[in-house]
Amino acid sequence: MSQGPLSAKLFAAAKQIIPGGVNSPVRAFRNVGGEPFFVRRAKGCRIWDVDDREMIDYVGTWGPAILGHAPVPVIEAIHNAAKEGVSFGIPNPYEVEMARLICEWVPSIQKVRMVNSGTEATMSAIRLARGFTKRDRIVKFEGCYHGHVDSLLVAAGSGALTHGRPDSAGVPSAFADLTTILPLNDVEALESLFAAQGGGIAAIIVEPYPANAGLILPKPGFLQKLRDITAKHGALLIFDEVMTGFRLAKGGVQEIEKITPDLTCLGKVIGGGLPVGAFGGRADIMDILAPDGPVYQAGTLSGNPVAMAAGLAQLRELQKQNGFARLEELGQMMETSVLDALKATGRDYQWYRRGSMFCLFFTGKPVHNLADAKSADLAAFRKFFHHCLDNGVYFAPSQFETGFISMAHAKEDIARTAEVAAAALRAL
Ligand code: KE4
Repeated sequence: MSQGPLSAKLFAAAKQIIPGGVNSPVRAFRNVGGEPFFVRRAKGCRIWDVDDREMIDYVGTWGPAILGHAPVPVIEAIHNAAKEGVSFGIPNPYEVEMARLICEWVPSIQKVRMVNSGTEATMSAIRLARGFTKRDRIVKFEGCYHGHVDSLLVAAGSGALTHGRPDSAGVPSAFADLTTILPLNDVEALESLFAAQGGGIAAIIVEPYPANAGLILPKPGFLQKLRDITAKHGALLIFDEVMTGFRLAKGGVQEIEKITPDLTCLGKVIGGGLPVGAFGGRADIMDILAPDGPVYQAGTLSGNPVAMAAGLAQLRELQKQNGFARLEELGQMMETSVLDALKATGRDYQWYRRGSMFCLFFTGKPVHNLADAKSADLAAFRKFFHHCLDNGVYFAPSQFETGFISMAHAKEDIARTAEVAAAALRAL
């Protein structure tokens, strides 16, 4: 579906006054070619562009729309909260309710601080880890994306990877020098790093199920290895669950894998679509944050009442609908149809899924790290993406992203998607 006339007009105007015409690079369709459409409205699992073309949406605003778009409980909560005032800069009851829910759902979080994005959550967690350990070095993994934090924009995933510039300009080498990058799933590299520099490492930060280079799952035992080696060397383990938190299980990947990190970063689902992030963990670590301790962190809109109300409504509705079980069912439906389509078309592409998160790598090679992911045939992916878009199915506009199923996707939507995807695979 080439861009509609109204989208084209809007994009031409946007490019004059917004860098690249977008407020976030991955929206610019650079990995798939063509130009983005503009959305007029979204409801359930569907979106409509300004040229009134309807699509089944598997981006779900990059994760937050776990109930689907504009779910009634969330809209009502926003309306009721907003009527009482949209921001105070003074503590409000919703903040305590949200903190209580997070600590209950994610037991490793004994104390939590709200922020306004996933980036703020990881940036604050890194500073906190350095302040707590009095060490400077941070370890991350190739292809993992933790937001556009200076010290983490090295070998990053998501939009940085999509644009082939995983190391951003503007990051002083002094910052990047304090970040060590390891290949995912490489225990040997991990062990030799800690043997050489363990005493100077403040923390490992990891997406426990890396989903910003496509979905690349940890090999069995890898997460436990991270837990053991950080504990042994007095470094902290930070789980960046901005994408997986409240998406894959009530307690996130740490519940599924039974691993207890020292700190956890959250975002996306937690805000019901409004700008919310959070970081939390062991009370002894969180207690050194200002105003009690020496690590400064702050935010005008942190704990915003309307955003808190939206997030609380979303999380409570998800629990009420037994959401994680339903999302698993829908994920299995999607999986069966994709695997059938691959078999029918003789494609040896690599399919990965956990719950409602999925990725199809256009490569015949199993994907265990960024190098494997980069072996994908981007031309084939591009063709597949546009074929699906032209037939009303919107997948993430990059091979290096993950797809999301929501509670609003019905069996019929999954069936229609399978039909379109099979035809797109046949047409390659
Ligand atoms: P935000 O600052 O974009 O709210 O969160 C940053 C972030 C941190 N950690 C993880 C694991 C993340 O996935 C993200 C953001 N994810 C991307 C999608 N892959 C955001 C999309 C975008 O940049 O527009």
